[in-house]
Amino acid sequence: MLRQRLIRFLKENKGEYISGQKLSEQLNVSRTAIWKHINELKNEGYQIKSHHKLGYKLVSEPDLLIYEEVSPYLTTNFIGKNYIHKLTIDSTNNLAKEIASKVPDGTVIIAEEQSAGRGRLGRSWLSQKGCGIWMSVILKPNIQPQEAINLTQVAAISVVKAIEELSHVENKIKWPNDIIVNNKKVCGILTEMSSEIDKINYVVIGIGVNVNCYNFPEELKGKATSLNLETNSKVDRKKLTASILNNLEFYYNTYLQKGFEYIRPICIAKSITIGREIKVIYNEGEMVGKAVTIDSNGSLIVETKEGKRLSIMSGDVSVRGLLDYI
Ligand code: BT5
Repeated sequence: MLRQRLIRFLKENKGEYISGQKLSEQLNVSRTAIWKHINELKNEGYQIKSHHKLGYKLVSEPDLLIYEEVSPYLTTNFIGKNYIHKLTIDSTNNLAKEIASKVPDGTVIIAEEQSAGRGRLGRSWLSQKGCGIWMSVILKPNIQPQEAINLTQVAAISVVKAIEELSHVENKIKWPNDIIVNNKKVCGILTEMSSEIDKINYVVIGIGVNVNCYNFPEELKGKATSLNLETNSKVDRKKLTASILNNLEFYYNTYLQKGFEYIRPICIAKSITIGREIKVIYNEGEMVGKAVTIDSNGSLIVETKEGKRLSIMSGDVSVRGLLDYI
C-alpha cells in the first residue's frame, strides 16, 4: 500500500527533508499523489513540514494505534495481519462478532475510544479517548467449546508479560479475567464465543488496558488504575499493543500445540487469587473459601472451611483485601 510505504519512508528519514521528486521516484507514483497522501496524513495528526524546494519532513507521528504505527513492533505471523482501526466505535467486541465469520483468523480490531465498551454480564467498560488499548482479537481455534475458557488465561498471561516488558511494574491476574496493579484493576478481558456443540466458529478476545488514563469517575476511583498512574511515567501504547499481540500469538500457539498444562505454571505464578480467601458469586448464591490452585482444565480450585474442594469454571470472584471484596 502506498500509504504504508510513504509513512515508512518518512519515518526512516524523520527530521530530514525529502524532495517530492525523490518520494515520487522511490514510491513510483506521481508527485500529486504524494501531495494528496501527505495532506491526509497531516489531517490524521502527522506533523509534516512542507517546503516548496526541500520537500517534506516528518516532525512527529500521532499517538494513534493505527497499523502503520503499531506494525513496526509486531513480530507475529498471523495475529494482527488483518488490522482494523477505528477512531471511535460502540464496542470492538461488537464489530468483531459482526465480521468474525468473514475475516481471517487473527484479525484485530482496535479503537481509540468506545462509546459502549462492555464488561462481563452486561456490565460496562469505561474506554476513554486515546488513553488506553481497547481491542478485540478474532481467533478460530480447533479446540472443543468447553476449552475456550482457557483462552482468557492465555490472554491474561500475555497482557501480564507485555506490561512487565514495557512498564516493569508488578502485575497479577485476578482469576479469571482481571489484571491488577497495586490492588487496582488496570485491565479487563472479555472472551465471547460462537460455537456449535463440538466446534468453535470463532472466539473474540476483548482486551481493555488503562495505559495513560487519569480521570476515572467517582465509582471507579477506588478500584481502577492505569499504568501511567502507577508508574508515574507515560507508557508507549503502540509498543504495548504490539507486545500484547506478540505475546498472545506465542502463548496461543503454545497452548494449541502443547495444551493448557504447559501454560498452567505461568497462570499460577502470576495469580493474585491463589492462596487467598475468596468469595465466589454464582447465579444460585455465593461461597467463601480459599483459592488453592488452578487445575489442568483451567478451573479454579477452592477449598471451603469444611475442607471440601470445589472446582470453578467461571463466575465472579472477589478476593479478600482486594477491590470489591464485600
Ligand atoms: C471486564 O469485565 O473486565 C472485561 C472488560 C473488557 C473490555 C474490553 S475493551 C475491548 C473490548 N470491547 C469491549 O466492549 N470490551 C472489551 P468485568 O470483569 O465484568 O468488569 C467490569 C467492571 O470493571 C465494571 O463493572 C467496573 O466496575 C469496572 N470497570 C469498568 N471500566 C473500567 C476500566 N476502564 N478500568 C478498570 N475497571 C473498570
